[in-house]
Amino acid sequence: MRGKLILIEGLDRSGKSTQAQILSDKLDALLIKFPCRETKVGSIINEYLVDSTVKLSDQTAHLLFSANRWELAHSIVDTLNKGRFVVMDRYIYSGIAYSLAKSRSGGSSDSEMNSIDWLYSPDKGLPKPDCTLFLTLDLEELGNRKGWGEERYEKESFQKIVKSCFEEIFQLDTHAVTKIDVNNMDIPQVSELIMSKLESIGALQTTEKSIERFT
Ligand code: T5A
Repeated sequence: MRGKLILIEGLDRSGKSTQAQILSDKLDALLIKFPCRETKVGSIINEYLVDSTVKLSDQTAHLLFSANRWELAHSIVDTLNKGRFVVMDRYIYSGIAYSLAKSRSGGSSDSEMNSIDWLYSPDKGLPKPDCTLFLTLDLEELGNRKGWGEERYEKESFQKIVKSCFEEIFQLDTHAVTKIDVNNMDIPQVSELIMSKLESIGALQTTEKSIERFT
């Protein structure tokens, strides 16, 4: 029996990290946050995000985020196969949505950045989550959360485009994504809702099924 791979996606400051931490504590799961800034590739990504003077082509930045996921792919699979759950905070959907949003916002005119096929291709072969939750809330409420304005993509106008890009990607993907509306909900309420959703879809039990991959 293996553990399940549970992904929490959402916009900046939607509460992903808070909820991923609570969930991984409850399940005694391995918690992985992407970008994982502690790896070799992750340290370049960190520099790129925090320092607006760092120049990388948009394609390079996109491929680095994917490479960062590949850096941890084996340890994700090994952990699942040992029967432990893995909770991820962001994954390939963030990778596609933020890069696509660069193109949709006029920030990149390169055709690759407007092609979901191109953006998706470096992630093919990565382990596929058993369950994906997307935390969604109004941009107005999101704007009131603490800590805005410090990193590269943290502008309200950009987040609006990111949100529409996530919606576009989820419509194309046959992999079921469970949307969780967190408007007007405090942290414990969101956590309770997440647990009840996971219970209702049978995501809290180990499984005999082999790990699926993105194809
Ligand atoms: N990116 C990422 C890409 O471009 N490509 C990729 O492939 C990937 C993986 C950094 C950037 O990288 C981009 C996307 C990002 O712009 P990040 O490190 O995940 O990615 O950055 P953030 O999403 O900004 O991460 P945060 O940790 O800041 O946001 P979270 O995790 O959504 O929010 P969280 O839990 O830290 O909460 C933010 C604040 O809100 C409060 C918290 O206490 C905290 O103060 N809060 C609530 N307040 C009220 N009600 C609630 N229900 C609350 N829940 C949390």
